Amino acid sequence: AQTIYLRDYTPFGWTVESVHLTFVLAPEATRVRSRLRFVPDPKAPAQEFFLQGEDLTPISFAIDGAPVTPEITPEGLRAKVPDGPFTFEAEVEIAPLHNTALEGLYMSRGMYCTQCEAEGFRKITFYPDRPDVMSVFTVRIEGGEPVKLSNGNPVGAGEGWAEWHDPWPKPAYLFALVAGDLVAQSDSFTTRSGREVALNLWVREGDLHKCAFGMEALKSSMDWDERVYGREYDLDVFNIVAVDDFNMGAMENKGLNIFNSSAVLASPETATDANFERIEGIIAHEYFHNWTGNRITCRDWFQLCLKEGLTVFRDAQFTSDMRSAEVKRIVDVIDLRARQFAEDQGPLAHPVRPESFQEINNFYTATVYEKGAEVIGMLKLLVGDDAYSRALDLYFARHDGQACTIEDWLRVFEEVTARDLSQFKLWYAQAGTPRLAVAEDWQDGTYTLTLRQTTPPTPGQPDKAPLVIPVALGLLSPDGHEVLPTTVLELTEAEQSFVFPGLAARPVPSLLRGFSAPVVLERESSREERVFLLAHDTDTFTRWEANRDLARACLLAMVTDGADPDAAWLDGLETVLRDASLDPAYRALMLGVPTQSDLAQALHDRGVTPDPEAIWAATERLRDARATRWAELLPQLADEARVEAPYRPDAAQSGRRSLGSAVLALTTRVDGGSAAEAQYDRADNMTLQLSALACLVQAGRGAEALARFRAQWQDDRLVMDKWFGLQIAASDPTETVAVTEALTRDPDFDWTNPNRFRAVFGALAGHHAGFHRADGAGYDLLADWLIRLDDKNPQTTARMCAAYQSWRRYDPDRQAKMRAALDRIAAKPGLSRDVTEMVTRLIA
Ligand code: HT7
Ligand code: ZN
Repeated sequence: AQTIYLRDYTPFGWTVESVHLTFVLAPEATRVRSRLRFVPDPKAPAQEFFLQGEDLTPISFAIDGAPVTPEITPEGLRAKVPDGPFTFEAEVEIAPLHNTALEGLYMSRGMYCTQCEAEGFRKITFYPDRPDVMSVFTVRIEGGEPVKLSNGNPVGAGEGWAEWHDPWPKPAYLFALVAGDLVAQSDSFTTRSGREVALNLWVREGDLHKCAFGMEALKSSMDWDERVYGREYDLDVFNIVAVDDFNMGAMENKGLNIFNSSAVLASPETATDANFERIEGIIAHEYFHNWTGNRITCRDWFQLCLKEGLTVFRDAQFTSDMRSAEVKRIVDVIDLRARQFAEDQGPLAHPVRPESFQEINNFYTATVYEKGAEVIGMLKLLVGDDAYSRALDLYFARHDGQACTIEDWLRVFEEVTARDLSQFKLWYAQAGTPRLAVAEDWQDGTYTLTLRQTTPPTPGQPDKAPLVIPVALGLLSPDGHEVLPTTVLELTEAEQSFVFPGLAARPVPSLLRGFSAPVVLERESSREERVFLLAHDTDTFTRWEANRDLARACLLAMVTDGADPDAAWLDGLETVLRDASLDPAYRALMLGVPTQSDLAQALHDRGVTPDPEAIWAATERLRDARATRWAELLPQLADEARVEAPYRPDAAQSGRRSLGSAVLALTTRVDGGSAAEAQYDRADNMTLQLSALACLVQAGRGAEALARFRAQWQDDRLVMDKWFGLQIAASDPTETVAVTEALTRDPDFDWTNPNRFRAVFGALAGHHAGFHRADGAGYDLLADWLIRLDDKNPQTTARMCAAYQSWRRYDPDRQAKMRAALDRIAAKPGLSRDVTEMVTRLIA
């Protein structure tokens, strides 16, 4: 397969003045006619005329009305074209019914839909399928489906046809078409300049009762983007469509967002609090792309973080404003460490702006998205809120309608602040998670903090330069008062000291407040100091972090030395849990323990080979100990967590329920499941029903409840995904593989549906001890199914290969078994480009 390099970027050679498309829909033989007006680009060097096109049956071609016969290759077409402007026409045939890759135009349960990012448009017609070619699209759809949608505004409709015009130039990856038997939940939004926008959420008839929350989230997002970023919506209509078969969460097509049904449909009975929060965040994310991605897009796919990092950053700001900023930050850091740090520490590590790829779909990663957002957070911290907002205003004003680069992005900050950001730019180029070692000195009232940064080697990058790292610091006096409020230190050297004179007593540092940079802090602080911070830190993040460090240290000692749970830590934690002035959601987070995968990495970092069974056993032992120790506290917390009011998925209620779920999980360890059974029986919402079911399954009392659950939800695909996933996630590690295998034989295991496949195999891969069973059965089962799925859906298969990314941290036996599974995948005849690239990187 061909490797594409950032350094090889060249412009296309023509601009596309207009695009006219006509679709005559038929499941096995859709005709696509295109009329494209090309004008030579005076700024670009002369090029051979090449349009991408894949899996298209050519029917006819013409240039300026005269039939032509271009050279057709598996990648596209080559033609001799006039020197000046010309009109290129093509007619091709495609078969959406047989498109199981879910890229291009495909069918999902009888409904036509598209997914064009990143390079799916070339599966619809011949086109310069690259983000820097932006054009104005007019689309005519013909067919028997009652609802026919495309981008932009509707400009005409009649019996069996509809026409759409999108006045905003856009790259082909933002093209969308939907046709089907759909109904809409409709509403409207008036923008601050008075434009009335019709809002529609299109779904199958039976899903109409699951639309209200999504619609409210959309209106909140539109309002927030006006208030906070001054960004207004720019079309007469905004359509969202829910689709059952979808490779990712959602897609920001201009004026026609397409959503995985799991990312938009929710009712209290069928969706959990976590589902509601995710939906709110994804709706906001896709909506915010209208400015950060659509109006200003990427020059090439190497710049993906330009739109994704910024839009994740914006959606996190939105969620922080809508809910609790403190809780959102902690949840995001947990997620960053679980997914992005893991990526950075393994063979798939790559920079936020990668320099090469074979298949761009493999780079929609936690690094590009989440680390990309962290980089923006650091930039904002360094320049300040006011400069950030002025830089953003300049970015929108200067680059509206353009396809941009990270250089364009950084330049607006440089101009607004007169700051040289060349060192900061390394965050985009250098892969790996920096490590910060901390040394302290205390003499004559002066406290000196010395920070030393190193970034470990990553594939293709053996040596790293020092980065600009904003380190937010607070200092506490020994009696628990803050003697230095949060101050941002700028670490720019490999090693640098910061001096704080005039202190009455040696202070306790509260370091990396708010997780001010995506780094690993290496500081061997004492247990006493951590317990002190758990009790006194004024920063909610570092207070939570002290607890997490204590939990990790305790679990590591339990794994390696068979130690007992740390009583001093548990006493400190108990005080926090009893503090009713603290948000229940925050206390629920305090009850969390590091994941078993986290512990495996921590052991590996300390030169100890992780043993998944021992990690599992220690975690269980700690949970049992906490349950017994807090037997009298748990009912009190359960009372505090109870919600008497009618269900609302807001921060206040869902925070209480998350505390309630954590408490129920512990209670089940002492009451054998009685409280869970009672909760299951009276649950009137999915959050309570599902958390009770998980406890019952874990307690070995799940059979009856699982059968009742299935009977109740048999016809709801999204709820049945939960039924599949939960049984695996809550299984004993000795049974995980057998449970998974049995579920793959279930008549409802529709493995071609990405949500169902992920529900099952995502749960297997996420069950640390179950997946890493010593005999390798977990690795083999996943490999069998990845090999099978690759023929149908390479994109989802490739993403799930990441389950093996940490294979080198285990013992030689497990390594050999994972390597064998990867080799078996690699040897599959006709393996897709997507999976070939992933497996090659994994075993390199
Ligand atoms: N920009 C989108 C990324 C995307 C995608 C979405 C659905 C299916 C396939 C996809 N490939 C790339 C989603 C987003 O980040 O908003
Ligand atoms: Zn996005």
